[in-house]
Amino acid sequence: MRMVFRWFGNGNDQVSLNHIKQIPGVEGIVWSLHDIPAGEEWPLERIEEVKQQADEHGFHIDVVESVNVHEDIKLGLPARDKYIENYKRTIEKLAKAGAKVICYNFMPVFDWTRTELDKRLEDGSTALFYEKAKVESMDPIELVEKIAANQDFTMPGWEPERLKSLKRLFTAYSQVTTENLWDNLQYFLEQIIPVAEVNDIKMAIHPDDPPWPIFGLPRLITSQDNIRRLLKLVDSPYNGVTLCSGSLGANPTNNIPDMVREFADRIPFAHIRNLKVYQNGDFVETSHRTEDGTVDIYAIVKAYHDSGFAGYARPDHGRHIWDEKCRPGYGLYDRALGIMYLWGLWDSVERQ
Ligand code: CS2
Ligand code: MN
Repeated sequence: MRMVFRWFGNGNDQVSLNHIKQIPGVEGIVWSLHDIPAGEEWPLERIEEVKQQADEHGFHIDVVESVNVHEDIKLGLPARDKYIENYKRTIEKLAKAGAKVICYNFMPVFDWTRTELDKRLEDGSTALFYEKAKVESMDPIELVEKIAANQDFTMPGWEPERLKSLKRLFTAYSQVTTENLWDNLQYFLEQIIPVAEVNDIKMAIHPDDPPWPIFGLPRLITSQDNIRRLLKLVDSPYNGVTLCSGSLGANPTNNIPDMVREFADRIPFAHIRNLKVYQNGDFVETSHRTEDGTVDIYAIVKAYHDSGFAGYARPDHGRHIWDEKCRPGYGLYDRALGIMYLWGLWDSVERQ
């Protein structure tokens, strides 16, 4: 297990590389060029700038999260070919700078969705929360605007330009069925994976969060069966998955340790975190500890270990603790605690 830590970049993250350096066992940063709109080709100089910053702290930049997929690709519109060409050029440049894994997602319109970004937990910390009834009853545009308005940070997946075009996107997606979306994903992968292969970069799709359709939009990467289907769309080791226990774990019928064992050689990147799912379908993000949530983190880490997992892993999200002012889900402290829990599990399984 090669531990990495998400970093949003100089001036865009309250966490510094100096601080990340002090978390035991972190070897690289998980990064992106967050200001470049989906669909555009990434400039090599910008990639090299991040590489240089990472180098100065002894970190690698092997894992990119994300290179976002333009909505026209997901919608299957004619303009997709242009955006796919740009995506290929970005893969080539990332390879030149030494990147090894690209995490991306194929969720229509929204990336992850929550109804509250600072839900108070019993211990006084706050965390991301999803209230099912609210999502099912509220107008998506109203909900999203309300949440984004209360934020100091631009959150990935919730960029202002994306929010501005919500109405247009909803109309466009009203024509797209789940099967259409699978076809559009296949079209994308058939073009991208050969380029990834030549450049030795593994593509790793992130599961949908939450793992079910919301606001009437189709969603694909939600279950073990669907991940199996995804891997067969293009049957190459370069077509892989970012197995996110937090996203998949919101549906308690998902057996994540089983997925780890089945897909082990197609998981270049693991997101490992816990959450608590309630009877009514609401869920809240918790500490990483198995006992604190409904996802069996011990069993997941053991499954990775048993499978000889040598890929990258990150603690994904954390709670906001010790009065830290931070990006929602991306404080330093709880993610660092999460890493120590993951290492503790890993080391003890290793010694057994
Ligand atoms: C998620 C996503 O894992 C996460 O933190 O909240 O924002 C994820 O980065 C994207 O879906 C990957 O494309
Ligand atoms: Mn994740």
